[in-house]
Amino acid sequence: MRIGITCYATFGGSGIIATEIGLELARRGHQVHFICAEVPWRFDHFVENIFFHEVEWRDYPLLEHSSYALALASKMVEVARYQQLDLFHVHYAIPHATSAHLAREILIAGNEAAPKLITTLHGTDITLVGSDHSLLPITRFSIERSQGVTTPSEYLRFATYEKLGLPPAVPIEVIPNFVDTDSYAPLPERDRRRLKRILHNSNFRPLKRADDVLRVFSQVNEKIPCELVFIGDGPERSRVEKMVHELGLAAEVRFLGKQHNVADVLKQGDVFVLPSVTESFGLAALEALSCGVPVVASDVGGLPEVIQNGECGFLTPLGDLAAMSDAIVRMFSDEDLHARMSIAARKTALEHFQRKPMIDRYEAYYRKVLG
Ligand code: GMT
Repeated sequence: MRIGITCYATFGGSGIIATEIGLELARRGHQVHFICAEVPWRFDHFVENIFFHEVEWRDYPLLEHSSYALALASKMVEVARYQQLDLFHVHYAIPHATSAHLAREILIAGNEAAPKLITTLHGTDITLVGSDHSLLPITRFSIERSQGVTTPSEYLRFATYEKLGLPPAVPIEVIPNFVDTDSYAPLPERDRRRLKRILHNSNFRPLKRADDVLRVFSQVNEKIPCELVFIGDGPERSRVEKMVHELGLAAEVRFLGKQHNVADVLKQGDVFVLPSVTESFGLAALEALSCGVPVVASDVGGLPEVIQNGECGFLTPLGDLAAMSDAIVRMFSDEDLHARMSIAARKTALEHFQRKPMIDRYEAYYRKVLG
């Protein structure tokens, strides 16, 4: 197959999943054309069958607000035409599904072959931005006009019908996110000399509640001295950094910023904390589980589909910081419980979220959509 993949080529989960799908499909002999604003960050080496087409848009004052979606549609037309694509697989509905639909219409109007369109929804493209009245009609329309639609969780599938008022006649396939369990693997042995370490990895947007991570850490640290490591960067980081200094915790809290090798950091942790307001899936949590690190997270969105409460971590009511810190203190003060949960965490990743079976499912779904 000749596949065009579009994603936000950032450190976010949707970019990671799109890139991993493309890399694996290329290894399987498909021709994969990434059509993105920038090269996805995992392309640090040469791979057969992978092509990259940069979306170029004009920096012109009158076009300030609209040009990416339109330039993307134009680039999609060009790539589909010259590379004879069978399929556009776009990640994140806005504006990627809209641009791809427009590209198809342009090709059809010119009596040219138009690639089929598969849209993978990831989260806030439905739960926050896409369901806002300013974008709802175009989001719903673009999803309805896709020949295939997938979500990484049952939760997001349900939310899409509910929040967008999508008719049940539009089928949505759930294909869970996955992790490379070879790279994201536990260390053979933990260094028992160091302090216990709490981890968090996010883009520091308000919905991640990074400040709550700090508050939870502070409560745990009062009972059991430990460390906190933040991975990632984003709008809330400087506020959280200020709080660290106000709480006098600068010696115990480290900010690593955006990391290319997240797995190496995760392996050195003992608990991963995710107090988000919502998560369609929580890829960051799955990456921690795969490294044998139990997760304490809010009981929201698709997180219960990834974390079995009481087995590979704990799910606590949204905003209940005392419940989160109690869960961590419980694990930190009971070595056997922590060891059991760590084994269960790794098992969850191996049994339910391996990369190969999920990409088999995407490949089969592509073939079904292509008929
Ligand atoms: O939806 C977003 O705001 C960003 C997006 C991303 O690119 O990381 O996150 C969503 O997609 C991830 C990959 O499928 C999921 O693991 C995240 O849970 C999801 N975020 C939210 O639903 C808030």
